[in-house]
Amino acid sequence: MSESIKVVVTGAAGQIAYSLIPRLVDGNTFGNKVVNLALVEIPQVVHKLEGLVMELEDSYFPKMGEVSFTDNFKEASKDADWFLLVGSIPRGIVYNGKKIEERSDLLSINGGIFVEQGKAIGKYGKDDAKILVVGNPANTNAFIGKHAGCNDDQLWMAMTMLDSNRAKSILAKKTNNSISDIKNMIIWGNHSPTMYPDIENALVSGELGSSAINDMNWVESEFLPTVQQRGKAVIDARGASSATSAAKAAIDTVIACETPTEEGDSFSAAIASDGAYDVPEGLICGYPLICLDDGKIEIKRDIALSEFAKSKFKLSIDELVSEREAVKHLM
Ligand code: NAX
Repeated sequence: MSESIKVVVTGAAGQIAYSLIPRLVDGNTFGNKVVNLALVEIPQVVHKLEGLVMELEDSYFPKMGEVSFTDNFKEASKDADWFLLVGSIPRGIVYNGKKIEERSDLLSINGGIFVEQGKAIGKYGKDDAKILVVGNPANTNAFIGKHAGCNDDQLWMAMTMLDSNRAKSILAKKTNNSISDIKNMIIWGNHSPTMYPDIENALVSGELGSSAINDMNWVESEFLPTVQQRGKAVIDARGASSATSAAKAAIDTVIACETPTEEGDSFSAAIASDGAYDVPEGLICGYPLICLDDGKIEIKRDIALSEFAKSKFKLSIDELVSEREAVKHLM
């Protein structure tokens, strides 16, 4: 019998999940493993998942195992290997009679959700579980969840892969390369408009981005704002936030965590700082990561940051510190 893996997905009736879930069971993401899915939604919409399960059954996925759906996160968490935490309350909706517009309200409401989810993951998830937070504010949600989980063997991450993929795409177009020729595209800091996509340390067909581009004016006036504001540009054009690209980025993160990283490359996700690159310990910060041959995920520590990069990175660290302040009542 093939090995199996259990994956929990929250926000399972949302638009990202609709692109994400089929890819989890299509036989590419987890190779030969049978994938058992536990899909989680809030009570008001959990019934919609019945339709999604019908579609999954109708899709002929030989690697799909058991599929369950629930509004009980604790129940879903039992013995799970992976948690893809996509669900969160978006800005602009009315929640408990109040329109959620301020980032501080958003942090507080979602923070409360992540306290509960973190506790359940720490207690019921596998000790070597990996958790990828997609729902915004992703870094601080992960910070809260990890703290509540109290299980240091589990790996909490916030997704910055979409930002990295966006940066690769722009750099590939600018240099007339294929996107697969762009490596080591690091996103430092927060998944927010303060993130710092590091073109200087990216590799363009093996050449450092700093020499392949050699135009800091373009970097500062075009590249950085385009990557940082890409989410908003998609919303303006599509009338809805990025979904299929976000789902692909979540899959890319899972695969990057399951496959040893090639020499010279790294992948992007935010994980808890241990003080690396002078980031205050504990903050969930975007770093260059590598997956070792034994499956361990580590921060790549030999990246040289220019003064320009350090000044940009600091803005994002400062923002993470202020978000931590805004949720300290949940700690
Ligand atoms: P949708 O509004 O389509 O779906 C979200 C789903 O989450 C809803 O069905 C909702 O009922 C559910 N949900 C809310 N609270 C929940 C809870 N406590 N437990 C389980 N389910 C819950 O949003 P979608 O477009 O799918 O986006 C999901 C999240 O991803 C948003 O927070 C969005 O901001 C964030 N994004 C993060 C990105 C990243 O790179 N980290 C990029 C894309 C996206 O903007």
